[in-house]
Amino acid sequence: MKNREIARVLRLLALYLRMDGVSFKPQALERAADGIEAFSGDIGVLYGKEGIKGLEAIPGVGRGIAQKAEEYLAAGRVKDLEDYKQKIGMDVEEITRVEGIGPKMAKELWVKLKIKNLKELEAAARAGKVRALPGFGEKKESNILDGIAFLNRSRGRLSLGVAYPFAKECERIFKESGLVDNVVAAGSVRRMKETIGDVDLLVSSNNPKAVMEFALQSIPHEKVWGAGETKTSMRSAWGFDIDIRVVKKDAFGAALQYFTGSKEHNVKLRARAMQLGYKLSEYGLFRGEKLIASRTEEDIYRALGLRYIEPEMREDAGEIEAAAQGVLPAPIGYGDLRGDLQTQTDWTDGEDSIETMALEAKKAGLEYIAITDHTQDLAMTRGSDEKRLLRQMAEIDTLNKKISGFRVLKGAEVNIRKDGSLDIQDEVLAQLDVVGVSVHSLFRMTSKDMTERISRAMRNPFVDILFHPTGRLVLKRDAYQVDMAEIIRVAKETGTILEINAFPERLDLKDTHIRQAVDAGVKMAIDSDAHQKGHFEVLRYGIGQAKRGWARKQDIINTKDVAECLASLKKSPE
Ligand code: DGT
Ligand code: CA
Ligand code: CA
Ligand code: ZN
Repeated sequence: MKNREIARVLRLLALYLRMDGVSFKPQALERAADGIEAFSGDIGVLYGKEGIKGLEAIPGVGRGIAQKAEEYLAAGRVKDLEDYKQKIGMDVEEITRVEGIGPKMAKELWVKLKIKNLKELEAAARAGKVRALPGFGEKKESNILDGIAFLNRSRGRLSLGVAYPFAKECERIFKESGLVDNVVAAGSVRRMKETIGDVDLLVSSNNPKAVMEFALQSIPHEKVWGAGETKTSMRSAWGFDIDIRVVKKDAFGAALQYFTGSKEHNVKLRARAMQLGYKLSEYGLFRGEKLIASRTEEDIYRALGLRYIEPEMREDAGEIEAAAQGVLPAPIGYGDLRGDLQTQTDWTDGEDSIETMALEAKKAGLEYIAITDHTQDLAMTRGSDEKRLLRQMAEIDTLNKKISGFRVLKGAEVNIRKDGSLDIQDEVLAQLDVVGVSVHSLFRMTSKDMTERISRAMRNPFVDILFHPTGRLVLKRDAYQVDMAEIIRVAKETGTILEINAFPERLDLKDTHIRQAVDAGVKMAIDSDAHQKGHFEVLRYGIGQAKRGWARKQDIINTKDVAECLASLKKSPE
């Protein structure tokens, strides 16, 4: 599939155009890239069947961009992009990955300092050369160094939101081959870890040779690291490594248990097996030579005297001990959510109307959503002031009369100012069903100041939920300095709900914080933070993190029906 490659080419071209100060075109290219990435079919196949007209039917793709895609499909390159690469010798994709460096700054760095890559940028910043550029300064320079350090720490890993759809795509390709009994993406993908090193595909088949040949033909790849009879490793064309292993049907459970990991969980499980007089390996659980269990994971855990431990909980975080004592909680399930308490619409920086979002949520099986557009301090998103919020509430009332079997809740994502006050008056907050608050600016405060700032907002009796509580961006930006133990304590004291933001670039709260909140008896909500109708799918990543944090169904308020969910919010004063 060339979808992802083409989307990447279009985004890169947009980046160069932005460096060049071209307006409108970059947005169009990015919108088209989104459309192509969201497109479920194979763009090459589509083009083969329907030509350029077919490409134009993809949302966001007009004639001009369709021609670029056509050019790439035919020649493997796009001339405009190659021209830019000739002209600007900087790896702009890499440089703009540094948090806070956009195309304009990248251009300055290229023109004035001839910086070509991350290494040179780091050297220049360390030498104090970056601060002298117009619009940079000493603070920016030190932020750039932080950003580079962060990238270096996470090098080579990709976000779950990127890896997961491709892992599922691989599963589909194998399933449809007719060659395999079973196929599962194991490893960190199955554990729903927030970042993924590589994708581990486990296949069961009695014809490993045919499976391996099929893999080399059908999974688009750039390089083969090694191809054996039962194991193949490759660098996929999607930009990450895939390990494929074939095992016998009867040993699938044991192999799945082994290759799901985590390594630490496996080490502890093997130790337990040994204590009980067994030996556990990727081939099965044995007593001496005798096979005790290997067909399913359940068989293995059962034989070891443990209830089944879900993959998301296999991190050696006390799960084996808890299972042995019979106190391992049953985590929330992927079908348990009934509502979504954070969505944005075209009133601010979302793409779709309130009605479109509602209808799509309903189609996705939800019973209610809260519309939580940004508020006025976020001018760049056209955030609402009080008057506009009231108008939106009236529109929601009208819409609720029109749609049956679904409820749209009135909400807002209200901005927490530097001193912990909010950018919307209490009188208006009082009229909303759901008030979310969050920090969107001034991240660099001391932990003490940030903790006080957020606590003050949580103490507002109209505030229901703290959205993306730590502000971290996966693979991009660390959380701001904040005392999470204190935030969790204040949440408990004030009855404020903490959000598990499911958007894969946020996943905030993260797993360890979720576990702390559960232990403290603090309730949470899993929200999509959808900015378009296709985004309800991301809820699964939030549920995955909730499982990793041992959250049960009853810990998450939007597993309840709309009336009960609203009843679990703070009681506002009359
Ligand atoms: P990743 O790829 O870095 O996101 O993390 P994983 O967990 O997918 O790790 P990976 O791909 O190196 O290996 C997949 C699984 O295979 C891992 O979770 C457990 C198992 N495994 C790999 N190497 C070892 C090992 O040396 N000992 C044990 N017990 N298990 C291993
Ligand atoms: Ca892996
Ligand atoms: Ca691997
Ligand atoms: Zn936000």
